[in-house]
Amino acid sequence: MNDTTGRAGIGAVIPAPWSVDAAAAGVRLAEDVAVVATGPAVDVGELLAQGLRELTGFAVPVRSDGPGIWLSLDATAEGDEGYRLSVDPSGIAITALAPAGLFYGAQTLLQLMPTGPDWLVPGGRIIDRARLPYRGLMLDVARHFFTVAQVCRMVDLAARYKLNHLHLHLTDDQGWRIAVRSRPALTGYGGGTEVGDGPGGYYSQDDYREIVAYAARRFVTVVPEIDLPGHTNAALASCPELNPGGVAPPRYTGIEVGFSALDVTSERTYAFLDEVFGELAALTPGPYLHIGGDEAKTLDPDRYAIIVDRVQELVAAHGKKVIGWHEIAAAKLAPSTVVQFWGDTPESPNLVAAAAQGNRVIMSPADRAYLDMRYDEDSPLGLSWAGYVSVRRAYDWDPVSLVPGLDPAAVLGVECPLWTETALTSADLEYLALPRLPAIAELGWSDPDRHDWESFRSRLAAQATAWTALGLNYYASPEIDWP
Ligand code: TNX
Repeated sequence: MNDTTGRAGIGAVIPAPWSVDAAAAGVRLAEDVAVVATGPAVDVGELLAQGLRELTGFAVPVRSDGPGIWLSLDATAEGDEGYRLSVDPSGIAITALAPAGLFYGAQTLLQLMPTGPDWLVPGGRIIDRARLPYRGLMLDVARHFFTVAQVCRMVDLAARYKLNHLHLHLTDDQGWRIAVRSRPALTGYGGGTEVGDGPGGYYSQDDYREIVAYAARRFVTVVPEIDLPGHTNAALASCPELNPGGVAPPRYTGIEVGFSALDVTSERTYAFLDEVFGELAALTPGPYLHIGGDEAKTLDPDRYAIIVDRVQELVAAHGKKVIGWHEIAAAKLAPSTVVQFWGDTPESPNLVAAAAQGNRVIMSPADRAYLDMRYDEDSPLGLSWAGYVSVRRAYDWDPVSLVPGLDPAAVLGVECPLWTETALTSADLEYLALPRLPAIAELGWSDPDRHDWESFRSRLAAQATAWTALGLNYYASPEIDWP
C-alpha cells in the first residue's frame, strides 16, 4: 500500500502521505462541480470551494446533498488530523474523524489539482495522518513589520503544507508590534521603527484577533512571543520606568543582538510583564505564550534564572503554558514548559536534561530549519551565521534523532523560523520559505518511512506550477529539476 513513488499521480503531494494507492482512472472536474458538506464540515467545504474557484474559475457551490466532492465526518482511525481521500470514477470523497482532518484532505486535493484547461484529478486512494502534533512556522514581524494581509498570506502557505502553528515573534530590539492597552507607548513609540529606515508598524488588538481568527479557521494556532529578558530595547526605549535610573535608551534599527536586558531585580519589570502577558493571554485562544529567552548576553546565569522563574509563574497565573528558546533549559522549568531548540550544533546537554525531566521540545536547529539562512553563496537574501541551508540540508535530517541523547518521545514537533533582518516584502518571505518550508513540513507530518530525498525533490518540482499560478515567489534551487 505504501507506494509514494513521487511520480505525478495521486501520491505527488507534500508532505508525503502515509499511504498511497494509485489507480489509473481519475476524475475530470467540469463546470458544474460542487462541494457537498453538512454541519461541522461546511466551513471546510467553503474553504475547499474557494480554493477550487480560484484555480478553475468555476462557480463551485457548497451543497448539503447531491453529486460532487463529498466531505464527511466519520470514525476513522487516523486521529484528529488524519483523513482518507478517494478519487475514483464514482466521485471524490474526503472522510475524517474531525474537521481538521477534512481540512488536510482538502489541502491534499488542492495540491493534486491540475492547472487546466483539462481538470483531471489523478485517481486512487490516500490514507494520511500526522507524525508530530506541533508543526510550526515562525514569522519575525519585529525586525521588519508585515501587515495583517501579509501575515495571512503566510498562514495560507503554512496551512497548504499542513503546518498547524504560527509563532509570531512580536517584539525585539527594533520594534514592539502588539498593542498593550495599559502601555500605549510600546506601540505608539516602540512600534515606529524597524531594521533600516522603514516606518515599522504594529497590530491593534483587533488586528491581532483578525490574524488569530484567520489562522484558526485554517487549523493554525497562533503562538505569540514576547522576547525577554534580552531583545527588549524597543520596550526599554518606550517605558523609561523599566530602566534603572529611569532613563530610556534611544530606539534601535541595527541588527546586532544581545545588548539589551530587562532589570530582573525590579518589581516594575514584573508589573509590566504581568500586564503584557495578561492582555496577550486574553487575546490568545491557544495554550502557549512564548517568552523568548534567547541571547540575554548581558545577564549572569543567576539573574537570568530569576526572570525565567518569575515569568513561568506569571504566565501560568494567566492560564497559559510557556514555550522558550533553549537557553531557558539552564533555569528551573515548570513541567509544562516547552523548550525550543535553535542550536547550530546538535549537542545540547541542557535540552537533553530538560527532556529527561519530562519537558517537551520543539526542534528548530538553525543549520537545518532556519528559513533566513542563505541557500548558497549566491543567495541575495538571508544571513549565514549557521552556514548555508540548501533545500537538501533543510530536508535531510530527523527531528527526533538529531540531538544525541534526547528522548525521542520528548519531541513535540518542528518549527521553521523566518527571521526578517533581510526580508522586507512578501516576495522576500516567499523566496526564503519556498522551497524549504515544505521540507520542514514533511519532516513534521510524514512517517519517517516516507522520508526520501529523490521522491521529495520530484514532488517539489511538481509544486512550482501551482506556486506560479498562485503568484508565490520561490527560489529555483539548482538541486531540483524544475519543469
Ligand atoms: C538568532 S534564533 C536569533 C535571532 C536572530 C536570528 C537570525 C534566536 C532565538 N535568536 O534574534 O534574528 O539569529 O538568524
